[in-house]
Amino acid sequence: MTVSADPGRTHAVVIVGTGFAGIGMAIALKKAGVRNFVILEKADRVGGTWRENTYPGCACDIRSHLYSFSFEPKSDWTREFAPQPEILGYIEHCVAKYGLAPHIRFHTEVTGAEYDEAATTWHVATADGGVIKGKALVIGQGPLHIPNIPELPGLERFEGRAFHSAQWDHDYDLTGKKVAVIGTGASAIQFVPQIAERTAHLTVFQRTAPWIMPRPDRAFTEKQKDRFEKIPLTRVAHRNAIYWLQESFVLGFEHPKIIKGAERLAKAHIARQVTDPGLRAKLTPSYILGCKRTLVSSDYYPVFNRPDVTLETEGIKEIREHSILTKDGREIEVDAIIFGTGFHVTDAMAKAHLTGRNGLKIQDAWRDGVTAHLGTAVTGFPNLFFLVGPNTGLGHNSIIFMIESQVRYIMDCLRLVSKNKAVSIEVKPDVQARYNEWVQDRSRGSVWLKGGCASWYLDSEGVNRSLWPASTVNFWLRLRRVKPTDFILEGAAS
Ligand code: NA7
Repeated sequence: MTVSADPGRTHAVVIVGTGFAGIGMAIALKKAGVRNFVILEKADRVGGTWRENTYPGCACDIRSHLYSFSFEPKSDWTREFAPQPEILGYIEHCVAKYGLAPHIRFHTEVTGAEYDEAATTWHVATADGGVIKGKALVIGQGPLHIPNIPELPGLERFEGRAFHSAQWDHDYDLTGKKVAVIGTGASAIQFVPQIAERTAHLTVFQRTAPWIMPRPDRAFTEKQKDRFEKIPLTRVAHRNAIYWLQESFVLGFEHPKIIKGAERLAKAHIARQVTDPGLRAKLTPSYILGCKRTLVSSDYYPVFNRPDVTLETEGIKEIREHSILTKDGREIEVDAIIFGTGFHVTDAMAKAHLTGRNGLKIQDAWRDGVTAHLGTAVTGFPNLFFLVGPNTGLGHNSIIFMIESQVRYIMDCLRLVSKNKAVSIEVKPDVQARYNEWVQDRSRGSVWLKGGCASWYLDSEGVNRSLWPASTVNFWLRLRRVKPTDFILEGAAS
């Protein structure tokens, strides 16, 4: 059975996206006995980030036993840091196990949503011209899904192959080609070692050197997997150990001594893996560790010891038909350019076509900056919830922990509505404002603002709109139970 596209039907909940967020929300609804919900997915397959990113070497940089739902453990993760196909397989397993397939509408790209106040219903518009109605709308499309391709002068003239890491061209064989990689973020440091094996020459354009820690990856033995399966306590203990190790990194946000210690470890990592002192200097970051996302890799630095790999730190002046011209006038011949240049983040949220109560556009609600109460609810937008919304990103722990906290909170909000026989729930403006003041206050002294770097964590005004500025325990505690007094319950019995 497939959920009907009947335009007259009003779903209890419309979910956008089938990544960890959307799927996590759907499972919670299923467990609560809600059947009348639909999940809208622009692609033809579930998986979100883990469907989109298929570049060579793509893997999670949080250990698998933590980067998975707490209620759906997997004893047989093959490695500490699972590769992309295995994570995608895990999401597909969750969809099958919890019977979500009939609720998913593929090829359904959401273009906007408008709140019908009289009917207290969200009208969700889709790219094919359809409208899907829902009493509640949960947006789980995530902040990192619009590839950022820089507007380099002359790029349109380039006659070779050019693609973004999240749109990897698997039909293009890089073997024996002269390739340029632009960007040295989380994605690039994973695929650079993989493709360096094949290319005739690889030039890596680095604008800012990232901080990189060793990646303690290993394959789990059959014995270990067996033990995790037969003695669940060992698996739980392993997961908890990873959680608390990651959580301890939160101290680094505020304690310069801890940051300095971590920087020493990262510098020793460079020294161990790179032989040439000039190269070491170029690869050593000039900002304070933690200001941008700290990366993990044990096979990235050694690539630069190869004679057929060049680290280019001079900026790009222009792109020509078959080459890249550097700012100091050198011309580098290339057959292909791969953009490891990340995603449009805060922009993507601010550009959403969402219209709430009284025709309020989300852009107007966010005139003074992107914010949502606990990253989840926005004043003026009743019955609308974000997953991985503003200020829920993490530099130090698993985003799935945050998603699970948010899902529990949203379920609590929905229960509050039904318990009070209300028609809508909306966060009070003063509650949202007070919360945002706290977020910004907490962020003020942090390394993200003071660390001497430019990052996607901050908006164009230099304000933190992406990261959660405290421990994940703090987040969990705040979202553990909904405070009814934080919300306006329209039509409530009392
Ligand atoms: P990131 O981490 O945002 O990295 C993007 C990289 O691209 C980074 O090195 C940027 O340099 C570089 N970049 C971006 N724009 C340009 C231009 N115009 N010119 C040169 N270099 C540029 O994206 P990823 O895809 O690697 O990772 C995304 C997330 O996935 C990551 O944060 C994790 O959460 C997992 P910069 O540092 O800005 O100088």
